[in-house]
Amino acid sequence: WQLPAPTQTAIACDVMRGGTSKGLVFDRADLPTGRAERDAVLLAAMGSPDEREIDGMGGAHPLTSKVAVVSRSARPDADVDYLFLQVWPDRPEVSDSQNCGNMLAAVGPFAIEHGMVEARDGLTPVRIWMQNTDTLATAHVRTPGGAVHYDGEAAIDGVPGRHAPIPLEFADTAGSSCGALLPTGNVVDEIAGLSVTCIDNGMPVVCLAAADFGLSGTETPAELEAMTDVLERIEQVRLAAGPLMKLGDVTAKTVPKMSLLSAATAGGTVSTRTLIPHRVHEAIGVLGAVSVATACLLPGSVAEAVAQAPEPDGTADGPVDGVLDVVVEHPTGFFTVSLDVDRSQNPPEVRRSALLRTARLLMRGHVMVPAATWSAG
Ligand code: NQM
Repeated sequence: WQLPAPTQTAIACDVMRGGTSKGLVFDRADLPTGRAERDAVLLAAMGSPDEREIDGMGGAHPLTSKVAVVSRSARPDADVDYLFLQVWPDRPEVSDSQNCGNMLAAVGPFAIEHGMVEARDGLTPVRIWMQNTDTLATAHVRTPGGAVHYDGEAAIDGVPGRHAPIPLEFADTAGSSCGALLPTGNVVDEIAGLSVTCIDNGMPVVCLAAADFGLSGTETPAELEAMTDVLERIEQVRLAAGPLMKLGDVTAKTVPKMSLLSAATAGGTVSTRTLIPHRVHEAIGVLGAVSVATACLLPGSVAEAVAQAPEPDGTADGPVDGVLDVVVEHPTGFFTVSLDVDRSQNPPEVRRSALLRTARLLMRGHVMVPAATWSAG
């Protein structure tokens, strides 16, 4: 096979599903170093701006218009660096203003398959420095015989079938983007006439009571997306919350996420419908779920008011410490977040969180961009 056409530039990349998201994964060395050039390449690769992203690889939805850039890390505590980039489908913008715990699930397998991390025989831990938030994650990738295995028995809601489990662990995620777990300094704020809880335990999220919008909280994403009045009101709260959460003007940012909370209906801790921020998530983001789960444990929060909070299961090391499984319900099932919490602190301190994702390499090759975008050389 011969690379065609001097009119196009071929850039090596993998197409991967990470958790409930999908996107292109690049070795940083294969992309332009300048930001403007890099963003132009990614827009062209995805086919943005265009609602259908018809002239590129993007999937016409924020959850399938994602990019992960991976490289060896110079940090002693990390194996690889991971930069997440959200490509807006319908406007010419590439944003690094948020992290993505779903695409993170693809990073460990990619790093091993691209020789950035040496595989062990069995399970390979990959320490990942998440550059968007300057925080560390560890992914455990199944590697029997030193090769990445994608097949397995783990099911995650929002993805058909079963795959190899990729446990992800996070530490020190409080204030990842906003500087503090409670960026406004309050457990509850009044914004645009509503009581909300603004929280950042890995992802900035505004927790809202679905009932305050006259919603049951069991609406489907499509039903919610048709409620333009509700969406406008939520956006009004988001724009006001941004500066209060130390995120500045969030008009063109994908944070904070807006999570409508209600009582669990299927035996979980809390039920969610999450705007990311203008489409309704089919499930919930990984770090978004960690933030919502944490909010459920904060006395007096909007989340705690509707949550059926779990009790410590006794697997940790003291009467006030416990590993808690918080089960976050979402439109396509459940997302279980395990939190190692020190409840003697005020607010309670989440020392570590852990959860399960799966990922799969879907295609390996070269994405073609018009040579006028970048000539690679
Ligand atoms: O919160 C969607 C996703 C995400 C982000 C979003 C995510 C996270 O589901 O860590 O994973 O909230 O924009 O991929």
